[in-house]
Amino acid sequence: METWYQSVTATATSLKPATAAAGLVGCRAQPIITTTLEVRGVEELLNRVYEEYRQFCRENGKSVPDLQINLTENQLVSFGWEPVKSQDGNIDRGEPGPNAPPVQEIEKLIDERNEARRANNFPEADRIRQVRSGRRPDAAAQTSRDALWDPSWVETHGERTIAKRVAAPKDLPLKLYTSWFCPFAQRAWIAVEEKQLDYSYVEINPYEVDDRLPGGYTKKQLPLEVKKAMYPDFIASSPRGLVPSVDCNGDKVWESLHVVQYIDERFDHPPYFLPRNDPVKRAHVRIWSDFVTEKMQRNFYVHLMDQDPAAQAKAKDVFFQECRTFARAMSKDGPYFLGKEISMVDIALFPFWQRFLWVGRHYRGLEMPKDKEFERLQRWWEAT
Ligand SMILES: N[C@@H](CCC(=O)N[C@@H](CS)C(=O)NCC(=O)O)C(=O)O
Repeated sequence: METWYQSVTATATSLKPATAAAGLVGCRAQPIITTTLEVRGVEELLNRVYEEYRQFCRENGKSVPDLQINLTENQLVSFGWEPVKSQDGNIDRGEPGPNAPPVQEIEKLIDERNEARRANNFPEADRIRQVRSGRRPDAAAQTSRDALWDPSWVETHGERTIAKRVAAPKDLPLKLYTSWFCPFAQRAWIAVEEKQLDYSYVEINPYEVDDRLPGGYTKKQLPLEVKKAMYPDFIASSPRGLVPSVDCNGDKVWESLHVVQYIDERFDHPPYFLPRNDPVKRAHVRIWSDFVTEKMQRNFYVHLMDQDPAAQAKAKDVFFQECRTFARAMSKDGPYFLGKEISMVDIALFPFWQRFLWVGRHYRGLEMPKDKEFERLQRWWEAT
């Protein structure tokens, strides 16, 4: 059976289908977007690491440090929460998009939005923000209709998928709550697309919005109560307020890998993400999917974040070792983890491997080794 990735490869050979599937930018000739989008995902993960550490300090009576992400190479992404300034010192809001309202109208909408926020009317505030940015109120960020979309960017299969799903009726029995930039959410997204399901795509921004930043993205966590006011249906299906989650006819499931498994079982037709009639294989698929998150992904982010060069180098070695361990567990012939068919392990890794390659190269000059384990991984990447 032709997978989603294969169909993308057939229609757009210059694209990296898994990337497109992940909703990022599949064309390698577009490093700016790639970096911007991926960095947002990285930033998200780092914030979580920081929050875990703060929690650890609080629980162990240590003073809680003021941890800040400090990667500022790319001016499209402002990590210190500072607005991007133009050369004359004014806040640079960027070129308005093709559908954006005139400047006075924008100012008026900002006032209205602030008013709505003061009145705790978050859905209305969000709606005004999207009108202001020239985006259809129900559209996900980062499509070519987005006010912040740069004309040099190339819209890929991922964006087209968003557009198609957003245009679908809102009341389909299956709803996917997702954020286009989130690698965990991309796992769930790949799963529903791979199964070729009809679903409503519900874009959620689980973070505070700062109008001074491109797209308003901050990655500052919103209190659960605020999220509940803004997105009651989403919180009903994801009690911790994290994307992704799904609601299928009232069945609510959250946590990316659990969502993938639920989709696989609930829609019991090929492609199967967990092999049928083989409990050991199924167990192994779960083990190696967890390995991607717990070992490969974690060590990569330590490598990326640690500011001490020695610690950084050590984390890189550990990351490479974990990749090799993973590669040795892959089927010999492949190309996928289990062989000819994709499984949850592949879905777990796609969005993260892309970040390993591109974010790693951009910020750490990371080059993957050329030994036989990495050759196997490269073969897998090319097939996806
Ligand atoms: N373990 C979760 C992680 C999901 C996650 O961290 N999602 C992020 C976006 S990438 C989120 O919703 N963050 C909102 C918040 O932290 O408040 C999963 O696998 O689904």
